[in-house]
Amino acid sequence: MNRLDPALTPLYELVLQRNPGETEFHQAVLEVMDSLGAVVRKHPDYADARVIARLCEPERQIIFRVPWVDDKGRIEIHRGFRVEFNSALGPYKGGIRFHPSVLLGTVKFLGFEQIFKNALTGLPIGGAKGGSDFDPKGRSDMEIMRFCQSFMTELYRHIGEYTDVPAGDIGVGGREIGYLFGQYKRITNRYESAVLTGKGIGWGGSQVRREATGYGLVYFVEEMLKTKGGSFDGQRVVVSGSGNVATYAIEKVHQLGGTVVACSDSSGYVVDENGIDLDLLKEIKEVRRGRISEYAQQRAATFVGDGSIWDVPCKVALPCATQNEMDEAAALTLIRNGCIAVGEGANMPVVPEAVKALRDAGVLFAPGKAANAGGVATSALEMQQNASRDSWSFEFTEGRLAEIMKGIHERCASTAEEYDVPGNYVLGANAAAFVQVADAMIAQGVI
Ligand code: NDP
Ligand code: 2IT
Repeated sequence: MNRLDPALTPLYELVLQRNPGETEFHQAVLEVMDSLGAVVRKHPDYADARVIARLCEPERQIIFRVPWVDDKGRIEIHRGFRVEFNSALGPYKGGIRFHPSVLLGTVKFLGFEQIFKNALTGLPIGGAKGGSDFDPKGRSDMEIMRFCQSFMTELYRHIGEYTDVPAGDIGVGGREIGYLFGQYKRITNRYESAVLTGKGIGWGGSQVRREATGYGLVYFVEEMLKTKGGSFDGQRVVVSGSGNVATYAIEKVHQLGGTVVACSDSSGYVVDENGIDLDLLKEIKEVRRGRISEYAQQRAATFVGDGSIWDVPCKVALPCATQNEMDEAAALTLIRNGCIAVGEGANMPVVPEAVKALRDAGVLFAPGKAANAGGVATSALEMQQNASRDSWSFEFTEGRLAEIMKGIHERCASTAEEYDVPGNYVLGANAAAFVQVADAMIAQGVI
């Protein structure tokens, strides 16, 4: 906190006071404010307009009861959230997370990050996030459906193509988006395609949306490696997680000539020196919805049930599971093992002390709000296709994604240079996104 510019300290103190106990939200705000000292010194008008104070207060927060009946006929009660954080640039946009750890502060941190990420895409989308403390693991398809239907029975009144457009996140993929969309359509009697993104390809979904976050991350990191004359070709890579983001990050690394030797889930990690077999991984995770240990039962690979995946030596590390999954000790191990780049596929997976250790050691570091923006960018392309009642080819859509990720890299890199901190993608991302959102907020008046 003593790192903060004195002009920002009272603002951060107010955030702590107003949002007690929401440590992840505090962490996300502090990380952005830490970059904004230089911006407010250059543009004092942002302080006069109290734009940072306004940005830290969500425009709307919705908390609701989600009652449903499980397969045994028991009534279960969960809590649903949607935090509509900022609509300066477009309708609220951001995923929905189903995970037992979800609290209001979790959704607020994710919604806050989303404002800046969405701005970086250059597409007209505001920031939001939603979720529930429901745990989908071990639930039958019909239980998932009944939960999604109950969740949407409240959520529908708050969302819409021009209002708020949810999508997936942890625990919410194509199956859940299908059930959510079906219930929205039934309640409203409208085929409003662009109310949700991540839909199936045959009914309004976009090509490449499933792959977009992982592919986009790898495009971003490839651009970052290029600044030092490098690339993924021939590199040994470790990817944490084995869900949507991790799977397609692994796929793109392999397409670019790298080898991913380890991936994980919440029960442990596997090391496969021959490179992760993606067909097998997809079969276990996407079809069977199984555990990562099953991978080691079917391949010459090692399963490690306790310990850290970051102990596995690699040149490039891509954390793609969840927040705060890489601590300072893990970062120091990566540095010792010769890691040259870390790219955040998850939202805020690297703790601040680890980011500092990596940057001090000269490791290239790509913050999630820039590096994982390919998912939401392709969601915005899905909205664009829905609005024009069109659908684009895989090649065309992937081309747009690649261009967008290059654009984000360029914007972060040039903004970092403008502030005399070349190579500091954290500051570049925060400053570039903030200025865009702040200018829009000021132009739209005190609302
Ligand atoms: P999935 O649910 O598809 O996969 C999540 C993966 O991370 C699983 O392997 C899961 O293991 C693991 N994981 C989740 N929570 C924990 C935890 N608390 N501890 C250890 N492992 C955990 O989610 P996504 O791939 O969609 O999301 C991964 C990350 O990427 C999240 O931070 C998300 O916010 C972010 N993100 C997602 C985008 C998207 O388009 N989906 C876009 C941008 C960012 P297990 O199955 O055992 O729980
Ligand atoms: O964190 C994220 O950017 C997402 N979960 C995707 C959001 C979206 O609206 O596609």
